This record gives sequence, structure tokens and C-alpha cells, in this order.
Amino acid sequence: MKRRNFIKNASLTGVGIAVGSTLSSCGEIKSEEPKPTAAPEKASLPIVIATWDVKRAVATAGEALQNGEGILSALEKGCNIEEEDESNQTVGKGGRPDRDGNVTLDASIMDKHGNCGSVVYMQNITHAISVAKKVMEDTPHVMLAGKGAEQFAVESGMKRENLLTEKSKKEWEKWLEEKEYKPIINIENHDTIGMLAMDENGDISGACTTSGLAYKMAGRVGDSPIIGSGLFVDNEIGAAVATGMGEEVVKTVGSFLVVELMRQGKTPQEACEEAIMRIIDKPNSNYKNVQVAYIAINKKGETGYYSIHEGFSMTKFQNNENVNIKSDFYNKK
Ligand code: SD4
Repeated sequence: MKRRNFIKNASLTGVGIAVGSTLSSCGEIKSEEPKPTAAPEKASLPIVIATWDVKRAVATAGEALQNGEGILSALEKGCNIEEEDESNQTVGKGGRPDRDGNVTLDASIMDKHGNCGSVVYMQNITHAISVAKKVMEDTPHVMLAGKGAEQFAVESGMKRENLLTEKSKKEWEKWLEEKEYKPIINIENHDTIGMLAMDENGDISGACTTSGLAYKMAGRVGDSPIIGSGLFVDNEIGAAVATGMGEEVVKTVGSFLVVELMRQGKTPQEACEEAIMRIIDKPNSNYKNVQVAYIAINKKGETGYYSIHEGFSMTKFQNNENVNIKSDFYNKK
């Protein structure tokens, strides 16, 4: 077998060689020989993981992959499930509004080639992830905002809808009665969908969709549509996606950080933990009041997840099993 092919196959199947030390960051082969180590189990593919308890969405994406659908279409279908679900008040239709009563959506998607697309502060369109995908596929741009994103969505055949449901409206009206303006993401009030998938070929892509921080200021954009913060995919290394208080994620470029830590040899679990520690260890860190969580996958199909506070969970589809797993967390008090 040609050396280049051997290394490529080994990285796909998880055969135990030090892949990171044999490939430079631009993918060129260095001169040293790969060193065999104890062979870990070959990961069973496909794998889909997502933030929070979104079993239906994850199963939809996982089954689409099993049926041979493309990875981006599988991710889109999975995210669409939550975007349409009005009972999910942090994504798509039914999402909680900003403090002026407008539901504004952020979403991003990134593929195995490093292509990406996102929408920020978009209103009146339920399927934000589908618009982000179209930005990636059909435009020369990476990010569309506000009215421009909405116009592009309509021109692409999507319909305008009122995203503010009665339930979210009533809650917002009640919130308006409170005097102090203090929108925070704590332990219960959020569940942005971040979804990462690895297909049968071992290729990785990711998606993220949200209505963002409830009762945010008009115009506020979070981490979710910002490539490197809310989502990052490097098909040679792995991928990560964030949920929680976007401001803290942006300040540490969290998802890029998780992937770079994996590049340095950390497992997905270690990388998620270290990225959370960056937030906690900051001088004047506000971590006691906010929740942030990461999930990650590496090229061997290993996964990791970690949060600041209790209450976070990850859903994982692999081997025809679809399970929700409670995350370990930092703040044990
Ligand atoms: C944001 N990270 O807008 C998003 C919110 C979130 O679960 O994750 N909600 O900051």
C-alpha cells in the first residue's frame, strides 16, 4: 500500500498510528515513519452528536446518513426538526424574542472542505440552518445578516412566517414587567442545537442553529453563527460546537480552540474541558452566573462534552443507538 494511502486509511479507521505527527497542518507527509501503537477499536460509522436532549433530530440525521444521504443534507434535516418544533423556545419558530419582541435567528454550517455559511440576526424564516447552507452553497459569501439574509431566503424559495408564538409572546410580556435588564444564559433557559456528524467515509461536518439569548438587545448576535466561536470543523482533526452564553464563547473563540487542542493531541473530552477552563480561569470570570458547554468529535470518532454547570447533556447516535448522556461539569460547588 502506498504510504499516503496507508496514512489516509489509518486516520479513517482509527488504526493506532500517531496521525497528528505524520501530517503537517497543510496535509503534507513528513519524513518520519508512522509509529504503530495499540490499535483502538474501529469506530462504527456514521456518528451524529448534538447539544441537549434532541433525540428526534439526531435520529433523523443519523438515519439519513445510514440511508446514504449527504452529510450536509442529514445535518440540515436534523436541525430542521427542532427549528419547526414550536415547543423548543430557543430555535427557529417559537424561539424566545429579543427584548423588543422580535425573534431573531443565528445559524451556521461548515463542511469537510472548510466551506462555511451563516446567517445572523435573521427574522421571519423558520429554517435558519437551510439559509446558512444556501449561503455556503449558492453565494460567494460566508455570512448574511438581517434583512439581506431574509431577502436571500425568500428569493431561494422559503416562506416568511411569524416566528413569535403565543407562548413565547406571553413569557416575554411577563419578562417586560421585570425592572432590571439582565439577560443571561443560566442553567435551564437555553438549548441551541449544535450538531456534528461523521459519515461512513470518516468525513466530518457540523451545524448550529439558535434564536440566541432570550431578551437580548435588538441587534445582538451570539456565538452560534460565528465560525470558530459557535462552530468549527477541520476534517483532518475534528469538530466542535458550543451552546450557552455566546459572549463567553466568542471571547475565547471556543470551538476553534477545542479543535486546535485536539490538533495538539488532546482527546475531545480533554479539549472540551480545557476550553471551559479558559472561561473559568479568566481574571474576573463571570462563570458562576452563566452556562457554557461544548461537544466535540475527533477523526477517530471519539467524542467529548463538558459544561460549566450541571444540567447539560449530549445526544449521540451510533450503531443504531440514540442516547442522551448527562455531561460532566466544572462547578461542583
Ligand atoms: C447565544 N449560544 O446566542 C447562543 C445561545 C444558546 O442555548 O446556546 N442557547 O449566545
